[in-house]
Amino acid sequence: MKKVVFFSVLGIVLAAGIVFTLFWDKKDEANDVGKKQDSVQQDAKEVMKKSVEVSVSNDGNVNANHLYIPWTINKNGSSFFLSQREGSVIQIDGDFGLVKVEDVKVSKAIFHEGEGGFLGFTLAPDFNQTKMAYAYHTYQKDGKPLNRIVSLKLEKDTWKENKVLLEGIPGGKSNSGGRIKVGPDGMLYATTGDVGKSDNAQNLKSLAGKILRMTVTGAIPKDNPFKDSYVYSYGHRNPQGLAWDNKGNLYSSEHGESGHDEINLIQSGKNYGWPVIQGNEEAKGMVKPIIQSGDSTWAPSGMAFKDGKLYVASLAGKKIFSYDVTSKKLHEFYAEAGRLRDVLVDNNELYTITSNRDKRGKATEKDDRLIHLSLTEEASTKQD
Ligand SMILES: [Ca+2]
Repeated sequence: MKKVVFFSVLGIVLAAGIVFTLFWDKKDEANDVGKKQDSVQQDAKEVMKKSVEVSVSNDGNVNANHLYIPWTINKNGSSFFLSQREGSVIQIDGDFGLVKVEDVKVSKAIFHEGEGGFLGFTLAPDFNQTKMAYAYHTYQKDGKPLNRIVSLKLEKDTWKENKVLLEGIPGGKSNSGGRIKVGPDGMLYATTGDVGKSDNAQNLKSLAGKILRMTVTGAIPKDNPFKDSYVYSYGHRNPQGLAWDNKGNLYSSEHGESGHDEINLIQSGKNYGWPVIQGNEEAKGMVKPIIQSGDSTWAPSGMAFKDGKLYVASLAGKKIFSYDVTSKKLHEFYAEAGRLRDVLVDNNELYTITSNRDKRGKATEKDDRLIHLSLTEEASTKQD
């Protein structure tokens, strides 16, 4: 079945990456990163001793092992670009299985702690010409975590900061949001979490607990719903997924407080309720989700849309579920690899990434993994 198996020797490059990160932290104000960061670094070293292992099947489908807390899957032609939360991009050539580990050099050090780090990463629609991408990452200011959105340009094997689009998005150990994507309208959308302070979500002056919309150079679009504001929608707790259907409707996945995870249809200027309402509760001027998890927990993250269905990666739920937006049927699609952070659909192929090394999962020797699944051969027939 497997045509090629590559073992890429990357230890030296990765070790250099760790040294660089430590140096960068020292140079900035991140001296109090402390023991937690040491343990994260230690785990990174353990994984990085093993090379990224890639297999390419006869029909060109790609699987990879020994990734380290990947967050976003991008695909351009046959090449994959996977962001890793500690601050790197793994590029995999899908024709030959060759692997490159690309450093990320930003002017404010990536702060990888709690749920923060190098999170959303999306290639520019004109990447082939510009070599540009957009990213959402955590950094520190005066010892406090914040998030920022930057554009990056790939030069040789390094993603270099090109422009800071937005800084000072509230950060924290949890509920950091972090998904970033370019919409069909050419605007850049980013999800931000309430960072554990639920009042942020209803405060239109706070950038936390929102879906933000900006131009790809960081300007506020003239048709944003609130004057001089990046806020596109509000009342969110911890949205982590964005996907558009063929008609341009935007959907977002969101973590509830305890259960009550949501999928929302996002419209300009609307209030999605947190912390006033959650799940199926109702209040005037607030929009209910199109579906919510009730008392069970999905912890939904990355999403993709294909043929009338949303495919949603879920962390605590340890599965990909599909939701048919017309028939409103929920279906468990795949549940065999632990915590899942993102999903990408490419024609009839679906790719997902595990997040079993984020300290909340049970990592196997192979973790973290890029996993290929076929949409035409149902991966699971179990009904929810
Ligand atoms: Ca809500």
